[in-house]
Amino acid sequence: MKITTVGLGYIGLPTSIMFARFGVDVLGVDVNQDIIESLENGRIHIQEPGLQDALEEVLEKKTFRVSSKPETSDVFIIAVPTPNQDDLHKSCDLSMVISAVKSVIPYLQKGNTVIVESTIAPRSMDDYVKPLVEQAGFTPGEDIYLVHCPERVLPGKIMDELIYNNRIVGGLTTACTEHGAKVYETFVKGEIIKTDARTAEMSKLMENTFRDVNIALANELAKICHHLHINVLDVIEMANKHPRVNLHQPGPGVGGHCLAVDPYFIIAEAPEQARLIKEARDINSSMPAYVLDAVKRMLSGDQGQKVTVLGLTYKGNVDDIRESPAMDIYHMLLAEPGIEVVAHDPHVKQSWVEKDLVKSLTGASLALVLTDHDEYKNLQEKDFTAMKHKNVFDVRNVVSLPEGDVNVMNFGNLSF
Ligand code: SAJ
Repeated sequence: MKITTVGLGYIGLPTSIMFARFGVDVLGVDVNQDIIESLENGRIHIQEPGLQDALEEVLEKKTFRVSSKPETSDVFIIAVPTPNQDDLHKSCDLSMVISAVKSVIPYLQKGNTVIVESTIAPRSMDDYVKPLVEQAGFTPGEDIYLVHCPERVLPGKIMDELIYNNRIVGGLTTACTEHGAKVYETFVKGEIIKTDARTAEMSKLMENTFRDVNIALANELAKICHHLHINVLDVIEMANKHPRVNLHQPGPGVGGHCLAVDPYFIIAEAPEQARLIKEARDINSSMPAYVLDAVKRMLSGDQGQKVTVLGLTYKGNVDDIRESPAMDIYHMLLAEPGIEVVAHDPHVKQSWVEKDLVKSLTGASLALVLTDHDEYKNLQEKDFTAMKHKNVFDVRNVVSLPEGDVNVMNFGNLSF
């Protein structure tokens, strides 16, 4: 089997490499020449545990090549971004999926399977992808097999989850579904669940929406408890001892290219119906301003104070700052007059980010922990020695220090 993957980002690259590892002949295609060059030189351009070694393995085995143009293949996998459009409801911008499908059409042959892994709005396969293939003279379900197989892997655990997660395969017809399922049987050890394209589209969106709504509930609970002087973290721990309760963790907001994006695809298609989903998005989006307000109270209006932001990525142990609430808070702090801001993050490559923890904390009045990197879970009292005032606002509830000089505040013990 030969597969061409269009899009070599957080999903397309690990997926391509995984197929290549299992002996499939894979061509990875991307429009970004820097990515092509980096991969040709044997270097991955993203941070993901196990991926660099896997790339080296498949380059050595010669089962993985990269190019800026597709080639004839048995299977085409589309894994390009689907951001929000700049419209009223932030609907799904399908333009990259459409141009990726158009880019493979000249190479399509009867019997080929075209799989869209990108997260897409409900009905996109029926209303947008199918017509493109029909216009090229094919009949989906008869001579071309069209499938939506949403990616569901967790950044940081992609190489494991690709193999062991269940996989939803939604074809435009039953024949499409069967052809799609065969492709993933190559390496998937989880269940391969066969359905239609619309169900697959909506299921994927609801998985991320479920998590977003649950996080909003935790964030709302944090605000309620603060108002009523109750420790929210104790409440969550207590309530979660019930066998059917699983409250999530409050934090600086929801980031990444999935949870902060995908729920809008549902809202945009059914704005009258999707009211809870919209409210949850608004609650999560309100969290950076809520954190900023708390920081300003902690600094109690004193001018010239230094705040050290610990962690900029959207969650722990990844290098991704897309849609990161920590970045929003960092920029809000920069815009505040009279506050000096320094950012520390061991995972972010940009030169303006301090890599030396002690240097970043020197002279600071407040350390603001915004990301749950393992490095911050292991902070010691001595790391804070050079601070002017040893105050920590641990928005992620990860810092664990013995009682002592360092004053650690979190959503559970805010004293104002
Ligand atoms: N977060 C909280 N509180 C929590 C849990 C998470 O504030 O209790 C925040 C995180 O810090 C982060 C955001 O939510 O900012 C999202 O992180 P995440 O770990 O929940 O999810 P992602 O965006 O990294 O990956 C999600 C996953 N979806 C689900 O768990 C339902 C993953 O399986 C999907 O493949 C991925 O989206 C995707 O690509 O759609």
